[in-house]
Amino acid sequence: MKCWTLKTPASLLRLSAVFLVFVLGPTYAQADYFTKREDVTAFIEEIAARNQLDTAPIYAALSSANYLPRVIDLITPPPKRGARSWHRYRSRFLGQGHIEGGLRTWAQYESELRRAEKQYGVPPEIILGILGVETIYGRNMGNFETLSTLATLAFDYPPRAELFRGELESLFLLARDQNRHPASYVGSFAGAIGWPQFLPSSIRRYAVDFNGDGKIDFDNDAVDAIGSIANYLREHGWIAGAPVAVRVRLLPGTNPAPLIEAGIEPSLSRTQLLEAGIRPITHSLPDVGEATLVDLETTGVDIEYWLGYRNFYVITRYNRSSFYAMAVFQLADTIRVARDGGRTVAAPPKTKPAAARKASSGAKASKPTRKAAPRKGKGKK
Ligand SMILES: [Ca+2]
Repeated sequence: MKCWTLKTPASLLRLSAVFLVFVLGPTYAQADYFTKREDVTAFIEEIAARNQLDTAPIYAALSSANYLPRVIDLITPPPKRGARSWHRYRSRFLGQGHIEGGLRTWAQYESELRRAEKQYGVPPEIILGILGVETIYGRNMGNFETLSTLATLAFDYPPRAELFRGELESLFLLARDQNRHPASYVGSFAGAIGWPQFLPSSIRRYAVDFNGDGKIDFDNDAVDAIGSIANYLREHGWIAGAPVAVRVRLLPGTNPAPLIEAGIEPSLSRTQLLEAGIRPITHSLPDVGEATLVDLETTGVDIEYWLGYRNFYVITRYNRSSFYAMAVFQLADTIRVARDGGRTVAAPPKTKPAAARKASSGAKASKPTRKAAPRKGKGKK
């Protein structure tokens, strides 16, 4: 494997370390916390053999990685799961900041969004919906050093060890591919990186260099994120021009349980749904293929029911949660309606967006994201 070259001056690295400790709180900054362990050395030998890598740089990188207790705190589900609340979840992503940020990002990257739509069939508002929910358009990409985060999750979080060992392996391969040091990545507490919050395996598999500068840069480049999100959705089966979801109601006496138990993957025909008592809120049920019945619960109010079509399911491949997919869809729709209605928000001047990172990424409350994480309750997200 290539040597990782640190291009950052030493003083800056020291500053970064101070910054990380300041932001993340105390870590177990114990040299060789990981590499003195037999399970870790076995992992290193295994991934080196599988990928024809030298073990020495992997040992070196992991020997300076830190155990991050905060990562374990954040990823661990609360002992008693609170009641699910669609209204509370929705309110986190459908406020004015998300909507105006979407309009502004649309104005700033209009030609790139249109190019992505032409190439991949995914409309601008859906790409913006994902960018908005994931990172508020690059404002909130997370401050967790990804190597230490993934090592902590891979070796000290047994419930998801297999998933995160795979992502840690992918991080080493990504660093090799990009000629970056594996400790140079920063992102969410679940290991997701950059504007679109891809896990390392998803970057390797689905990321595209959409601005054609010869590299994939999710830290600074919204354009690479735009193309990569569109490519990710297309690769997972996005159908251009097809609907995502429609709201429905239940005739009195309808039992939705068997329909919901049919699962998140669309399998219910229009005839089946009509016979079971599902009715559109307005007009007629679209005849556009199979659907899934989505129930959005909020304590104290009536359950909201929607039909999710194939494209709704595709959004759940980004994060396996019906709440997530519905928030993306509704944010997208709200942005599109605002734009169609003539609301505009001026694009900022055409400068490279600064990677202003604030607290940890907001979209993933307790689940690792995309792309790989099984439904904890959700599927990726
Ligand atoms: Ca690029």
